[in-house]
Amino acid sequence: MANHVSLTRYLVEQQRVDGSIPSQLRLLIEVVARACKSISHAVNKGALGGVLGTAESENVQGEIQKKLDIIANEVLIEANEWGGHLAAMASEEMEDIYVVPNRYPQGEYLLLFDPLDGSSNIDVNVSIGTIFSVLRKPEGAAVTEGDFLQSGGQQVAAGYCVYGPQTTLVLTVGHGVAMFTLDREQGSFVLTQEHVKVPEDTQEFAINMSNMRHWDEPTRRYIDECLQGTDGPRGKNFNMRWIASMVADVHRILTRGGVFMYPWDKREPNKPGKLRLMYEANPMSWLIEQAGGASTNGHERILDIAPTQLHQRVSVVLGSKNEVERFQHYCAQADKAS
Ligand code: P6P
Repeated sequence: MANHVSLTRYLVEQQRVDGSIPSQLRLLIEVVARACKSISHAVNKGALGGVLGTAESENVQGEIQKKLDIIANEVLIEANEWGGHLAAMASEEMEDIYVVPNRYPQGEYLLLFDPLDGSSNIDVNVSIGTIFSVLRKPEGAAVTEGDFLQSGGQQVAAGYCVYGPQTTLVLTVGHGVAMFTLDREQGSFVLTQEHVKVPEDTQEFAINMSNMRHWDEPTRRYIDECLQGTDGPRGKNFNMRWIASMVADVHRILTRGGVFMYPWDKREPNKPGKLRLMYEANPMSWLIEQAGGASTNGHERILDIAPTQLHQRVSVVLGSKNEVERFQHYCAQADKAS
């Protein structure tokens, strides 16, 4: 591209415009981007790199870890621990927080990540990704897990890197959403879209339909009406996509609109949902809101939820604003009727 803008130049120019990216935060974002380049390289090797298959271990969620889950987690820890920009990290793959070792200076930020989301897709060559969220470390002495328990509205940066036909980094620091595509010849992320906007209406929904018999009434009503198409109350036909990789589904929605749903269901009634609040729902919800969309757990804005546990789960419906608001309305009606 003639006058391509690198990630570094974009961040420097954003800092000049609105001071929203202090140098330590810019360093953090660039280090995460470099780590994502390394993860992309490992993912792209596939069978040739001996990185497919399971690692014969479980993560904190009780899920069998893939070799690449562990590799991606280690890449992010090693890339970020020495830079002096972080006090600690939290990961879907680690039960406890990782405090930056004393041999390195501690910084003012906290980094949370799902190092490789959608890893069930790794062995079948379907898009996967890294999701990250940045919070400020509260004032005080030693960093604790409690310092991470901030609502999504407190994030100072959030994004993901999708490892698909292209490797694309998607980022917000609170002034809209920008997308950067990895130029493998240069080895750098190049700005390919900014001021990303999610259309307020859509004719495409994303949900795992095999769970239909377990859904509650608002979810069943919303999907039934979509399936009725032009014959039903929506008066238009809907298409369905489900990649089983949140990063890929959210990327499609940021690119062309849609609604993504992983709602509460009756399989495990005590679990609010499958997805994790701190390092999946919060960063994705901020990106979607920054692009003009909406994100809810059915009853409140995801970004308003006050976390109580580092790995807590949440019900998620996000994407095109008018669809998310319609779902919220159905939830409110169901609450009134109960
Ligand atoms: P299911 C991947 O494991 C993940 O956490 C999300 O990326 C994805 O949207 C969801 O779970 C898929 O869940 O139950 O359809 O396999």
